[in-house]
Amino acid sequence: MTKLVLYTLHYSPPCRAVELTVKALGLELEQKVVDLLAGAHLKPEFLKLNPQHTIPVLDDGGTIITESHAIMIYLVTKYAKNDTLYPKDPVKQARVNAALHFESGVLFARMRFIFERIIYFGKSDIPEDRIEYVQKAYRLLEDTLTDNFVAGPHMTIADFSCISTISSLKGVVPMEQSEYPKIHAWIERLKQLPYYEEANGGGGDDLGKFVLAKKEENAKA
Ligand SMILES: N[C@@H](CCC(=O)N[C@@H](CS)C(=O)NCC(=O)O)C(=O)O
Repeated sequence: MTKLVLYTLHYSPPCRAVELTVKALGLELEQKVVDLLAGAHLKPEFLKLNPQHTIPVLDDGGTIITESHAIMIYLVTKYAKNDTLYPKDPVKQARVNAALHFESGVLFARMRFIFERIIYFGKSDIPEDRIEYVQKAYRLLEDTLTDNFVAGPHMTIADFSCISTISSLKGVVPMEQSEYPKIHAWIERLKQLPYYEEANGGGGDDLGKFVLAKKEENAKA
């Protein structure tokens, strides 16, 4: 098997989603850190890999795959011993795809709208409507969790994708256990994974803390 290389940053939720997938599959990976704050993703050599200048990017023996959801599907399809993380059955797969798109189009998009305002635009306030949009997203996730995992009774890559964002977002927009008991139970379930802490635990908390610290710093500037 060729060596897998992941262009990544531990702060980044989609990178952590891929790291969870890699660990779940028991794959070895070389990590190349892309320092977004230093603009490493805008350098010509990185733009050659991904003209959309986002991380994560996977290099599998010269085959370049961009975008976390596409990377996770690729890794499971190519390397998994069974299809539980991304089922081949069209109905089950459609449920996973729906949850992946929910992460991309709702959770991550709404998180980004707050986090980038603070990190890149130097703001120290979070407008009420942006907070409400996140709370609505929490409600949608809570109502989606009719089973143990986001796409049914078994853990899939959609759980990795959603937890990577939720674990950072909840540090900035509080998520009360009494209001969202199913989300809290789901988070606890995923935390039991032996590789959770290394792949998502620290990074998830750290990004939330980084955004809050930056918010304070911006307020003083
Ligand atoms: N849908 C993409 C989102 C990737 C993304 O936006 N990554 C951020 C870091 S969390 C990034 O690279 N931002 C730099 C940029 O957009 O220029 C995925 O899941 O891979």
